[in-house]
Amino acid sequence: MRYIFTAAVIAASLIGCTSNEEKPASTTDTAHDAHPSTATAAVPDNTPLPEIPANARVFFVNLKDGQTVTSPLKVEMGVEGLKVDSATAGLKAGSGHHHLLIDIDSIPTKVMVPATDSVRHYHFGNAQTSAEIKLTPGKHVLVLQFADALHRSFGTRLTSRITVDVKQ
Ligand SMILES: [Cu+2]
Repeated sequence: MRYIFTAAVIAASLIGCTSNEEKPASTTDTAHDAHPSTATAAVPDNTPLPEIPANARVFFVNLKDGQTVTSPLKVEMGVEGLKVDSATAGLKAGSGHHHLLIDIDSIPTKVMVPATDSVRHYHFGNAQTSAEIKLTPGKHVLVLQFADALHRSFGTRLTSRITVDVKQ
């Protein structure tokens, strides 16, 4: 259980994007675009995902599929055609933040990346582009998942998936 506790502590320090208790959005606001409010919790669920350029992608900068690594592992997260913003920056076209999923599948489009399971879901809501994670020895699947300011996944379109082999 020590591993889980450690991972939870690390993840908690990385989250910084669960600030759903900020001031509510103005009720007189009728425009869904151009609304960089930090009050993301008040945006209706049917708000469309921000537009993403056709050539946009996310990728692991320093890791290749099948690579043998050691733990703790430094993970550098790259984007092309996207802007990495903090979650508090609000919904903007071509913008969002990274998530790292450990040994699970990518998150379906528009579904929120869970914030409760910090062992397998890392949020980088402060616009981080690198992280150090601890992994147990053996093979692990790492999924880079881009999501909007509301932590809603862009789906497999903005995903990169690799397997790493963590040696003892
Ligand atoms: Cu997030």
